[in-house]
Amino acid sequence: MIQYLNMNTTLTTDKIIFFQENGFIIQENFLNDEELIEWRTAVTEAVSERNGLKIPGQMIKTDDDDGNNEDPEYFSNVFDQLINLWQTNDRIRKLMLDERLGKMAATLAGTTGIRIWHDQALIKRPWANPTAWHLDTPFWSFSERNALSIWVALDDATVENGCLYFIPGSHKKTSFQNPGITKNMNAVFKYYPQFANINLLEVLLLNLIILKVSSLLQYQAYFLRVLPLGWHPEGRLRK
Ligand SMILES: O=C(O)CCC(=O)C(=O)O
Repeated sequence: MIQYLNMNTTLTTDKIIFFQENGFIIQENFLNDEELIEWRTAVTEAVSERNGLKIPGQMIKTDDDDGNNEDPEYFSNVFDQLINLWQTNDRIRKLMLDERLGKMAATLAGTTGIRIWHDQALIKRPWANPTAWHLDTPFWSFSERNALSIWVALDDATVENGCLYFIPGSHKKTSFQNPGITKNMNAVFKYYPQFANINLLEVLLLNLIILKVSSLLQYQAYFLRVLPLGWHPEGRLRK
């Protein structure tokens, strides 16, 4: 059985301060080569066992309308989302319940403990639609300013295949309102007009996060972000 010796979960004070100020941090080389193979194999196995079923116990398939988004046809080609793989696959369960991940997330959230709302595999298919501006927490059934998301890159996330662009400091100014992820790229600014006049060129040039495979990105659930492109013949995989 693989020993998870590397999993780089150490946080320096500088990183914690950076997270509080900017709403995200990146841990490069979070996984070593052996761990990356284990994560990829486990996710691929867990996804294939699901046979397209998005959530355990529900009959919704990844291409179906999940009731969260106004335009299911468009949304079904943004990404494939398979939720709570820990409930259907023991290898994923072991990865998700690793206490070092929990400790790292709790340290960033400034709490003594943390609960997982859900785990998910997100697959950007070849030539997928862009992901419009959004924030995460309104998709969940609780509202908590310290909530955060973790992205483990199982492929590189590049400009072409859909890396993430963000509005710095937005996690301090947003609320629970969200229009969903629609074809209308700027729908979120109806709720957050203070950001509607952002200099998009500046965002695109300066505030992008290109992730190398096996790195980890943690970001605030109230952080406004967009993944404008998915235009790549191979797509990408993340956990
Ligand atoms: O992986 C994706 O493209 C979806 C990403 C997303 O919605 C997010 O991380 O905010």
